[in-house]
Amino acid sequence: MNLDTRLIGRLHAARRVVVVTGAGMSAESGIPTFRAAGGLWRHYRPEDLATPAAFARDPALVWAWYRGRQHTVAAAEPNAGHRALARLEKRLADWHLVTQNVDGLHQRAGSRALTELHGSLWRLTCSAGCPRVEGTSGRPVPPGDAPLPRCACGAWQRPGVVWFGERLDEAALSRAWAAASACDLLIAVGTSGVVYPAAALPELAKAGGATIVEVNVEETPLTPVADFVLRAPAATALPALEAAW
Ligand code: BV8
Repeated sequence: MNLDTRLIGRLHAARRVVVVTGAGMSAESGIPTFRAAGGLWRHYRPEDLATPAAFARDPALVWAWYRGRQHTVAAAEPNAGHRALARLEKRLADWHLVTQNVDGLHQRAGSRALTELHGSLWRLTCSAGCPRVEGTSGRPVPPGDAPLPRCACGAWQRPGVVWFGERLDEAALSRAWAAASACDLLIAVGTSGVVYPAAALPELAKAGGATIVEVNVEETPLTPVADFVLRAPAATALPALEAAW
C-alpha cells in the first residue's frame, strides 16, 4: 500500500501519538462490527440489548448475546493490524491506544498503553452497583443455559461494559481526553464515529492542532475532518503505516 509522502513526513515528525479504534479494528479477526449489514445489531436495536433497562427487563437475553460474543472472540485471533499497533507502541515514546472495543484483542496482541473506554467483555460487575469487579479469566461460559452469574450481594452480575445512557469510567475518559488534547497525531481506525463521547476525540485532537488520519473501508462523519484518509482495511493499512514510520 503506497502512502502519501506528506503523511510519511507527519509520521516521522510525530512526537505524541494517539490511536482510537472501533469495531472495524477486529473485523478481520472475524468479529462482526455493530452497524454493518451483517453486524452485531442486525437482529436487535442497541436499546434492546446494550442498556441497563434491557438487562433489568431480560438479563438472560442480554447474557445470551454477550456470551455469544465471548465465544466468537475466544475463537478469534488478533489480526495484523492489532500486531502492528503493539509493535509501534514499543518503538514510540509517547503513544496512547484508546479503544471502544471490549474484545481484549489489543491486549492479546501485546498492546499495554491502552484505555478501554467501553469496558471489557471479560469483566463482570454487579448490576446492583457493588464496587467489586470480577475477571472471567478470558474463558467463555460453556454453551447452553449456564446459570446467570450472581454477585455476593445476591444481585445478577452483568458484563463489565458501558451501556448506552451509562457514564464512562471517569479515569478512562480523562486519560483519553488528556491524550487526545495533547497529541500531534491521531489515527482513528475502524470506527463509524457515531458514539459519543468517544467520537469527540478526533475533533478534540484536531482543535489542538493534531494531524488526523482515518483508516476505514467506508466514509464516516470523521472523513471530512481527517487530513489523510486510508480507505483500506485495518490489517492492510496499519502494517503499511508501521513500515513507513
Ligand atoms: C454517555 C457497549 C452520558 C459495549 C456501546 C453526546 C455526548 C454524550 C453522549 C451522547 C451524545 N449524543 C448521544 C449520546 C448518547 C450515546 C450515543 O453516543 N449514542 C449514539 C448512538 C448517538 N452515548 C452514550 O450513551 C454513552 N454514555 O454518554 O453517558 C451520561 C451522562 C450523565 C449521566 C449518565 C450518562 C455510552 C456509549 C457507550 C455505549 N456502549 N457498546 C458493547 O456491547 O460492545 S457502543 C458500541 O458502539 C460499541 O461499544 C462500539 O464501541 C461503539 C462504536 O461503534 P464502532 O466501534 O464505531 O463500530 P461500528 O460498527 O459502528 O463501525 C465500524 C466501522 O468500522 C465502520 O465505519 C466500518 O466501515 C469500519 N470497518 C469495517 N471493517 C473494517 C473497518 N475499518 C477498517 N478495517 C476494516 N476491516
